[in-house]
Amino acid sequence: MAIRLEKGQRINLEKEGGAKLTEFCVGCNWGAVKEKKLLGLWEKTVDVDLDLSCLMFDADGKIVDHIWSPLYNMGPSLPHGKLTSNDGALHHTGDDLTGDTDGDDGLDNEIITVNLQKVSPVVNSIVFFLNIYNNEEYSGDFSGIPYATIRMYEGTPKRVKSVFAQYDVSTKENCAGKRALVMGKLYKREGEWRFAAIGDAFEDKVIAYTIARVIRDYSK
Ligand SMILES: [Ca+2]
Ligand SMILES: [Ca+2]
Repeated sequence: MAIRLEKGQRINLEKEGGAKLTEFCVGCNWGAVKEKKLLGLWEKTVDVDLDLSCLMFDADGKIVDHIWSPLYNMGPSLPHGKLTSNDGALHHTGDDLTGDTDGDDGLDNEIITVNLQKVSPVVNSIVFFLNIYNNEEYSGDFSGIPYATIRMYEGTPKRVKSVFAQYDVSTKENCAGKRALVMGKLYKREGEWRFAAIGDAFEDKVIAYTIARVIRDYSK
């Protein structure tokens, strides 16, 4: 049974039977918005661009590495986006710009695959966050996005074998009216990786605000 994560919950990465979860996917599934037009006679599909990203920190809270969409070019103050961590342990499947346009396909639209055994020993925490890209298509918040969900599961980006934990974004009250979510963090304690569901949501219109926030408030 998958754990339904609640804000502030901390879990160890132990599966039923006691084995440790070391290779898994952190994925986000969501749908494009269907808008009813002409008294409901006609439906318009509105693309929704969610972006799943992460930042890696050392034990002192200093940035070691990052993953966010290469389509982000935020000038000289922030590094360019990239899909693979320097140690090769984490890999992002790529920027999805629309969400599911033909209904829920059961697969996550953006996924970061994680292999904890390959994570650089310098990395002490990995913070995952989610943004709604600010474009003309969709100006709404998380509550308007169909079945927006973040989950940790074993399998591959194309096949979900076993869901370990899940966090429902579109139905969480504290996500209503918000466009950024500091979802949670993997962190190392006494050599063991654990996971804390943070679940703090913000109105950040641009990802740079969220990146600054994560560095300032969630790096330790
Ligand atoms: Ca995206
Ligand atoms: Ca999907």
